[in-house]
Amino acid sequence: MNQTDLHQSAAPGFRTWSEPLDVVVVGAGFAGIYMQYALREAGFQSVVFEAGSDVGGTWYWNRYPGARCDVDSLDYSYKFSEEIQREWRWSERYAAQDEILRYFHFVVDRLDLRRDIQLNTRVTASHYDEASNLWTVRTDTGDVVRARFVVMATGNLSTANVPAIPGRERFGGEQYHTGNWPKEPVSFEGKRVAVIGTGSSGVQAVTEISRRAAQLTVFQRTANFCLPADVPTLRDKERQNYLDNLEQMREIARHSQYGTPYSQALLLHRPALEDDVETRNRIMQERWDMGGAALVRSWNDLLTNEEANRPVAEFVRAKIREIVKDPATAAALSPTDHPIGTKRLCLDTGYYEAFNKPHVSLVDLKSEPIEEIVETGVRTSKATYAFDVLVFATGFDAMTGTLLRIDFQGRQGLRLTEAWAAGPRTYLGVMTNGFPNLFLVTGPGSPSITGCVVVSIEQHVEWITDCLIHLRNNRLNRIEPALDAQDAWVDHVNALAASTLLPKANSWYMGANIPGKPRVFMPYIGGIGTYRRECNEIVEAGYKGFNMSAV
Ligand code: NA7
Repeated sequence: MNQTDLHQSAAPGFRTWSEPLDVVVVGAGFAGIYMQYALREAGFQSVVFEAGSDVGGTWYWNRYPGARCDVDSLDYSYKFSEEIQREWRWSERYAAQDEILRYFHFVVDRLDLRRDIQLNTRVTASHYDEASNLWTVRTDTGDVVRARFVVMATGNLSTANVPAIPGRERFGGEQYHTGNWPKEPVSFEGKRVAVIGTGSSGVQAVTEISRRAAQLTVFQRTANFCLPADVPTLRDKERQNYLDNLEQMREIARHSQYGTPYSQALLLHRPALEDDVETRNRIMQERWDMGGAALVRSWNDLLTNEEANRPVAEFVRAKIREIVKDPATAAALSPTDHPIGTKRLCLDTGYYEAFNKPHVSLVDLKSEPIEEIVETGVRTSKATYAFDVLVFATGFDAMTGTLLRIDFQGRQGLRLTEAWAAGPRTYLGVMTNGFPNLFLVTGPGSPSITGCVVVSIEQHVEWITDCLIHLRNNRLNRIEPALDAQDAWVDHVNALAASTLLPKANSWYMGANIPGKPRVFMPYIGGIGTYRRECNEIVEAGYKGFNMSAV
């Protein structure tokens, strides 16, 4: 490719490069790091822009107290490199945020990737020029870089949702968002703390903050199902067993429903009501005791049949009543408005128990909505609560938020915000019509966060790399999905979702947590293994549904 200008980066210490580049990668989390490595190995010229001051993506930003992965560490790690998998030693079954960040440092050093990653640099715009077949990428540090391809590795949960509650700017104390937590330590000792939001982040933060704060008030809009996480230290024997069967473990993960061998082994290949009540109760108790998501990785109709789902949801509600001593609090904490598994499940390490502490209380926003934030705290329809610290655990503008905040302009100036006005439209979740040479890692329309996302990321990175090599080998430099192929894919993704109970919940999968966002079930729910097969078939059929050309 044409090497013309020498680009001098705004960031000190970062290397310069010749333009136009083959690829600009955006984001240095799990996706961007592997993408950059794969591109370098394949001989492409590429750089990574990362908004944070360090690598790690979601694990860089989400450093709130109690932040922890809820997928087994041995599965939630790169599988593309045997050396990395053998050399790194996870200490716990579900790794805490700081350990995952150390893992990132280990990986980028081991692969010598730091010189290719420009930190503290947020991509603000990316415009495609048809005549030159190049993207011009702009950043908030003043970089203007032309590249043949752009790969968005910006994650599914990377734009924090700060609700527009009136008066937030008037609050006189400290305020934080779990998805944008400061690097400096935050002290809760002796303080009155509010946590707003009870998704995975809220559940983890509440559990940890309840151990430190003088007073903790939890503002809950929707009760969530939480299952016990059980976080044992990983023993050498377990680690060794995994390593001894590494190739087999990888293969199971890649072709499984949820991307982990553990989940795959737990699946019961029969409908729930085929078992009698006694058998079901025994299985549910065993799986509750196992910890993790075992309870819902069970009968094959849990997410398609409300009759099958109801007893499992009731089993968890009974557990909440058993754990939480105050019956009114237990009732408020018990989800009744969605089937279990249709919103992202939370794994907890003492969340329900925290409400038995005298200094922890729950405010149910269904009966007492927040009206405003005042200088001293939070005013609901019934009372004013005073706080020193407000923690927003209010989630993300998931899956599309980060992409739509960048000024993307494709063919004929088409804006991504226009193309996706009624919800995201992609082919395979990897490209979108009207935006040639723009790739999305785990974009909407792919399994992404419906299973172990690292497995989905690796599949996309490898798919994209193979596609770029295919173009290069065939002297092609332009690829775009055909509109009819994309329409058929969107219909397929929607039909899969409609055959399940998942669209019944007001979840972030549906865009329901963001006021005004189109209600569309965004991920592909057919399973990681099935999706992989479908992607492979499309490649084997000569990249069916993609238009490729030389410009
Ligand atoms: P989630 O799962 O989206 O949870 C956000 C929580 O904040 C949830 O309880 C929301 O209630 C609540 N929320 C959102 N907006 C408001 C307002 N305006 N007022 C009160 N409460 C509000 O985000 P997390 O960060 O916990 O987890 C995201 C993912 O990270 C998780 O699924 C894992 O994959 C890891 P709602 O349920 O919308 O009624």
